[in-house]
Amino acid sequence: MKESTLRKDQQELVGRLMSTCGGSYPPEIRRKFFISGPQWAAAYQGQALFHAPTRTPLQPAEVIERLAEIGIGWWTTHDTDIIPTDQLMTDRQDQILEGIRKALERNGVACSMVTGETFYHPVWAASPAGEQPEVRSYARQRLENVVEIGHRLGAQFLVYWPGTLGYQFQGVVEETRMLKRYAEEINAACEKDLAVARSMAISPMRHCLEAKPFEPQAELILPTTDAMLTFINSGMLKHPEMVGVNPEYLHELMWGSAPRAALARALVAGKLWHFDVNDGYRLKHDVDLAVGLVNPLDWLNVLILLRAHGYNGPFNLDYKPPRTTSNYGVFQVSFPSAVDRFITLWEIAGEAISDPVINEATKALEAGAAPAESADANAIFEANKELWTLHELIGHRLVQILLGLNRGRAFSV
Ligand code: GLT
Ligand code: MN
Ligand code: MN
Repeated sequence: MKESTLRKDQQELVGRLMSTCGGSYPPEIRRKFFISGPQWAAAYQGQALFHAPTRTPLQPAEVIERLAEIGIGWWTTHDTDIIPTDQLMTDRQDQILEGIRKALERNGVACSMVTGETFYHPVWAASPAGEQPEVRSYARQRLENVVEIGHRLGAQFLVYWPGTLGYQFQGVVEETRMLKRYAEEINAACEKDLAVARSMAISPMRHCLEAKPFEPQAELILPTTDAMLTFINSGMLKHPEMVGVNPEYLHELMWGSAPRAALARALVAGKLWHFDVNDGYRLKHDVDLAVGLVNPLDWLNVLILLRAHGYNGPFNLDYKPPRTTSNYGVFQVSFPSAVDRFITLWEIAGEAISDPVINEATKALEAGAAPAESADANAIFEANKELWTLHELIGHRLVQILLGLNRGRAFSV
């Protein structure tokens, strides 16, 4: 069989099995959610340290068109995903941005977030907040330029992932100085944003810090969302009110934490502005699998928390379609299945929030059984002993709701 016929047959097989899976939502429903598709996720070719690429490159206009067809209404990008490094801050940048603006408009897609690449190019080998003033002044120009790109494309959010803010060798970097230098760069971006916003008579953007516990450096200076929150309140930022966080689900899981608890800490600080959604494993690498493929129960609980608190920021599909998925598969299987799993989990979260069993159990737990002012530990314990069984019952109920078992099940025996 000719290679092209074989490929066509295989694509038909994938397409047929995908529609047999069912459970997909029409593009109009998908568009109701603030779900964004990153340029870098769609265009990721499957390369890594030990891995050659398995997919061919994709241009931004094509990604935007495919996302629009699926019903993903927002698009996010790094500066260098769309503009080669040596064309940044030149006239060519303006032409490229104009082309992208038109592609977005043509497809009814909006750019929600722009982020700066301050980790890939060799100039960042010793970090964008390293010792050399010329590296830092270049980093500042790059961040200021990201602000310009963001306004130009109508984005409301900027993200900074300082992945090279750390070290391989302890003692080489003086951490407090590096933190100050990093703060100066964020300050420059905020000031630039204020100036541009003033001149255009529009609102400034939301600047969101994203943490990752390791990779590519052995040790990171700001490894967690908690560290970012501390940094925001360190007194080194001139405009802390403009700066929030962009937690990534897997990055919190990677260091062994409970992502939902990390999100709760950002929520109570009023700083949960943007959220990278994906999945993976504890204490391993940043595998960036698609949302809900590994930890659906944990994801259900994350979405219960966010729904209950009225989180209305973006859900950014920051994942990497696996190397085994083809260019065809990226838009036939990878993106639509990620979006649909997310929406289903969101719906199930709504079901859990209004579940009568969970609500009655929670109410009973919160009411307690002992007199409120009692100072008798034994009496309090005895009065609540039977009530606490509800913890396990609620856990059981959540799994039932996740698996649809609350609606009954046919038995095979
Ligand atoms: C990099 C990182 C992601 C960040 C991107 C934003 S870059 O891929 O691992 O989690 O969100 O810069
Ligand atoms: Mn991310
Ligand atoms: Mn990641």
